[in-house]
Amino acid sequence: AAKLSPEKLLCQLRDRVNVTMIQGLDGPFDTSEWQQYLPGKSLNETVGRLGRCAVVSSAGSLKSSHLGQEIDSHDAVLRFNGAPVKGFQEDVGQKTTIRLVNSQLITVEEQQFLREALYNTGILIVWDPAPYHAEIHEWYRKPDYNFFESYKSYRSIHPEQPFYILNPKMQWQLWDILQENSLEHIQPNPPSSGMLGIVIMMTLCDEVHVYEFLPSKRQTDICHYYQKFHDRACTMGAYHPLLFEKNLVKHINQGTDEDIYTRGKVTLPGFRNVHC
Ligand code: NCC
Repeated sequence: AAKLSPEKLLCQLRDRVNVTMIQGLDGPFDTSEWQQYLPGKSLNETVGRLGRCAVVSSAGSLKSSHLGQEIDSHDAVLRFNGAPVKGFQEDVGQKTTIRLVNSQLITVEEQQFLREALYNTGILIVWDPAPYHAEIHEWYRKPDYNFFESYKSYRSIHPEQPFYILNPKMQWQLWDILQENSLEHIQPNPPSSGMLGIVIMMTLCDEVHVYEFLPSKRQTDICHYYQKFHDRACTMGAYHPLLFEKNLVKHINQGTDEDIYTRGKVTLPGFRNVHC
């Protein structure tokens, strides 16, 4: 597998990764019951056209970064799972425009998910690891975590908050590109929430700044900026092909190495600014 140039790689991502949310027309969601739960507006209509966007990883290296102001200066900010802002504004900012959560979180920790105020800000998107290139019907019958009831409960409690289900096709379209551009064989597990979030923002924004996905000089074995838990696998990957994701993002970075080293910052173009 020969590595593509950064330009060609961006074109592959733009043209082959189809970022869509489940809509009421998609079988098996085309029932009257699901129409009550799925948002009426598309994600594009809900967010509008975004200029500068920030993606904030949950890495421990955000600690003492003082990046909060810089992150909040963006038009939109994407965060992951249970990553808090309260008490961490100085390092991670306080704006949350989109929160991408995995299906495990909203299923296994359903009670917290339904109760905690952290989730009530911004737009929610949930994703679930689907079988490799499975049709939506097949995935619906055997999701990795059966999060559908939790999704419905949340929608009933917060009907005004936009909450989308990521179309699972995207994760394997992205995985194929990761595999094609790696010399090693990658375990067939879907990309991390971080990598999915980066590509979601590239479809919505003119420019995307990603913070501490590629670790800065503050790199640490502390998994999250909001917990004391140590595990090197958080940064390097165990289940998710994190190392390959990070190599790919490094390859298409349009910012400087200095930005990575001091701020853990990567600059990527939005797909509407990628010309193939
Ligand atoms: O840890 P997690 O990820 O929520 O982190 C979000 C994204 O930030 C990037 N990251 C995180 C830590 C770190 N040291 N370096 C990083 O680069 C990654 O891109 C990561 O995706 C997930 O991807 O959804 C994940 O979720 C957690 C966990 O399910 C949630 O936090 C909810 O509690 C997973 N951990 C476990 O299952 C124990 C993690 O493997 C992946």
